[in-house]
Amino acid sequence: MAEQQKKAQGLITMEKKKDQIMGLWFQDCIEFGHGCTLSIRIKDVLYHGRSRFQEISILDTEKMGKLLVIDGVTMLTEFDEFAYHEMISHVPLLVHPKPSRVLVIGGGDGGTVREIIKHPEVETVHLCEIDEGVVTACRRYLPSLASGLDDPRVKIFYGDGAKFVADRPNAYEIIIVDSTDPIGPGQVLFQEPFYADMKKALTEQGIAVTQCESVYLHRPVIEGVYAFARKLYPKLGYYYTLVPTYPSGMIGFFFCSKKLDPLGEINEKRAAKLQGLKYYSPEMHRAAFSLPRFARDFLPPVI
Ligand code: SPD
Repeated sequence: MAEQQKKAQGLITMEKKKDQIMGLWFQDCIEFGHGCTLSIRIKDVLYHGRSRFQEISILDTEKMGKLLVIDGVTMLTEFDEFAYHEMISHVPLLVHPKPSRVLVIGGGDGGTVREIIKHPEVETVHLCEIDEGVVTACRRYLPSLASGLDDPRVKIFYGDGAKFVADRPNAYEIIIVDSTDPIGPGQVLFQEPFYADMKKALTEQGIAVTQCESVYLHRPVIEGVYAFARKLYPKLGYYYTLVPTYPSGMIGFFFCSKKLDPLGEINEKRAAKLQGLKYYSPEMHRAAFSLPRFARDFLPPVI
């Protein structure tokens, strides 16, 4: 622990009470000018390394299982990752009538792929992750997520997701963007050229779902994406899921569709056959698109 902890200096802080060290805390480094952030008590640093692209850490927490951190930002905990990965995957996959080719951009931890391969209709999954270091660390320390990457339908590409998408016209029924935040290598995935290239990479009834932050904390980011995505995609919606270990306890996604309505036909028969779900249900799918009034001010209902 001591050696790894030294390397992770700055990522974790100590809580002191009456001059005694009471514990170690990881604090999500992003507070977005809101004057609040989230801390998670940890008991060990399992891995800490710097790849060509970013700083990757895997921490063991007191109560939330293992925690994956990239560049000081919480990516997932074992405690609630299911809420994120089930909703980013099953919502588009159960709207599309035949999702056979799926592309995941980012998602090197494997959680999204683990959910996608639950669908027998899926024939191939391409995962384009910029950083091999994330996959290697997660294979070793987060096998409950990464083991799906070994499924024979999955092929991993290491490279820039934006370039990858631009080179593959008409190739996928579903694209899922399981990205970091719009800082560092993830920035390009929140910009108009990338959304336009995704549209070209999708088949006629294709759907792209993109990680797009929290309505409480990131209104400017969400408004920015909405402004161009609404011009590109005939059906555009925004939905969210509840993830207590993310700042503000929630995170949302854009549903960018060339034809299919996110609340139109949800295939309930296929949904009932999915194994091991803890969050997704057709009821949660429908509810997730109902936004609070303050968010409706900048995100009108599905167009
Ligand atoms: N603010 C953090 C957003 C992280 C979203 N991506 C998480 C990756 C999990 N597969």
